[in-house]
Amino acid sequence: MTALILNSGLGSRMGVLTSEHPKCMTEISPRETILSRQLRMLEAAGIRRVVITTGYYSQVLEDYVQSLELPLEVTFVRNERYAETNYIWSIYCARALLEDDLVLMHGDLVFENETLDRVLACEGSCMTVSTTLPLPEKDFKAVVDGGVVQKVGIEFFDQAVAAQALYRLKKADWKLWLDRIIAFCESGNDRVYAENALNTLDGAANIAALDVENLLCAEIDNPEDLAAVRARLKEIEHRTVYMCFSTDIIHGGHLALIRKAQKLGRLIIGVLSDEAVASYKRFPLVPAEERKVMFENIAGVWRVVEQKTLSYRENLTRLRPDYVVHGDDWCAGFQKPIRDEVLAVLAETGGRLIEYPYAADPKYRDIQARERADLAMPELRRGRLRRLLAVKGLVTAMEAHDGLTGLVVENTVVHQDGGAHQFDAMWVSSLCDSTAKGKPDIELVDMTSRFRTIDDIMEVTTKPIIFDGDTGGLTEHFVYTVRSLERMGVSMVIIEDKTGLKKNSLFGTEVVQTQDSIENFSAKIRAGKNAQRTKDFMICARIESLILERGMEDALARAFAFTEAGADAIMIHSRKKDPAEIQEFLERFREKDPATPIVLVPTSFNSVKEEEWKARGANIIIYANQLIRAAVPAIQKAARTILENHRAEECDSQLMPFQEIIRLIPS
Ligand code: SPV
Ligand code: MG
Repeated sequence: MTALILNSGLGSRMGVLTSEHPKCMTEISPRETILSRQLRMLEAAGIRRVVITTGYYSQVLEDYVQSLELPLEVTFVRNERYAETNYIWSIYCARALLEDDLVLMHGDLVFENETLDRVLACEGSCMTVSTTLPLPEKDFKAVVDGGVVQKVGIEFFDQAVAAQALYRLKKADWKLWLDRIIAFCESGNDRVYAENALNTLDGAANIAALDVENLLCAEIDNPEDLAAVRARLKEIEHRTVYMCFSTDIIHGGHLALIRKAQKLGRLIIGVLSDEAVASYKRFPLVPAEERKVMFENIAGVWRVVEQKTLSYRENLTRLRPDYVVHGDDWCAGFQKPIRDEVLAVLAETGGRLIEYPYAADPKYRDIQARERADLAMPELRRGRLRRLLAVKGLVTAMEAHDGLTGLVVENTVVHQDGGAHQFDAMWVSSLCDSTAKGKPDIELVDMTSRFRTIDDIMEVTTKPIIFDGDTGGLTEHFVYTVRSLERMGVSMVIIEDKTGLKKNSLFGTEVVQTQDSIENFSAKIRAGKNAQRTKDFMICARIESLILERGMEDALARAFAFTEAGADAIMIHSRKKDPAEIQEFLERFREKDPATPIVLVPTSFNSVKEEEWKARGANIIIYANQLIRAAVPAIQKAARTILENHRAEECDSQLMPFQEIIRLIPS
């Protein structure tokens, strides 16, 4: 597409303002002239070829355009007869350069980005009009019929609307008009507007009237016009635009959206907090503080703020932006309630939502897939539990005992109240790992096999892993376990203060179980902490005093001793339905130690919600066995149904459809 800017005229109504240069060089803001603004906007819109007709002070104008050093291919066409002709003759002089689709504008026209965007977005040919502005006395008006411009001139008042000489012209339509211009000029009719030639076509050029309503699109004829335009531009410059980003990698798609948003005003970027990002997609690779710096360093970003929640309400009410910009991918799906709220808030604050088509470019999807793959790498996965604890205060973990349950924990999301809930981490339980292998939970499944389970889970997931290390075994063995787990990218091992043949805690005192001494167990923790190589890895001491009915004082004494020995976290366990003893432990432990994370496994005491545990000072909630307990009755039922019916048909309704199971795992 070529842009044609008509700049031959004298601009005599501008008085002294045009005594030394053509009108288009009049300053409209501290940094811009009419022409520099037009050229920059055309360049930003992706137009490279520009034809400028000149006449009055042509050399000054040409030198000026060169001095702007814009990446444009500008051709100047001099109208030597500028004093005696109108711009119809300038177009005639330039005709050989105008065979392409065209954006045609007068050189004294000032418009805002959205005006130009709308013009360029027109499918066919168009001319800008305004149905909201009053009909001007002396300036252009357009007679419109059925949305198509029939006549343009200053003399039409009936069925006319205010019009501006900003056109987008398709090649074929423009050819019709240009032929008439040529005919006019070659018959000596060169002192009229080019629109006089257009009017002879009676609408056949098929130029749609594009109503830009109150958007800025105004010509500057005299000092009053100039003052009004300057005031409008100031107001436009002070407009603010808000966009929120959760990404930690900025790719071309994001930059393209940012460029569009910048055209609307001063761009404020909201960087979604780590907690909010983690709550609805995956844990960010780059922390919010660093993401803020990334955006601050993008040219043209005016301010960067944090957006603490998925909801925009707080930031929109505080910042009151004129526009919010977003991709149109949130019109449906789980983000819809967030969008609805944005619309409601903007209705209160008087702002507007602008949505651009979402570009699901495979190139960008690949980048996202690579980001995900990075999250699975041991170095990145291991430290994420500590970061989640710091960011969220309370972390939830669900048991996984193989790749399939790992995928369920990784991918299950519940959208609720405009938010998204998912598990933060995975628990590789000794009970479930043993049960899945048909073995009792007595440290019979050896470490090699347990590591194999971790590996299966890790291969298909990215969330941090908490490993149930049973008693940790002999201290001499435990140090190797720590290093292996750390190397694999596991985030935390929990070891329980029992010794000898370990049985599952939920048996309580029904079976013989021996608690280790504080001294021995502290030594094991110390040895483990000395063995680890990174700062990320965590060793959690699990206290069995309440399970073994040794009392609260014993539990607390152990908790403080094990923390002293270097434990990064304390797990307190109970097999009572009543949460009272856990609540008491939390209260008394927190009186002395506000910081060490506390881990709970509320299998028996399951009535308390996560929010309440958080308020009471707990930090990790482990759902230790629910997935395997859900699976066993379901598979038993299917097995029984087949046995009862001597065929599988009756059991089909209990099953996941065959088509779904073969597609469950992406290949
Ligand atoms: C496990 O899941 O293996 C545990 C928790 O250790 S519990 O079964 O409650 O002892
Ligand atoms: Mg266990």
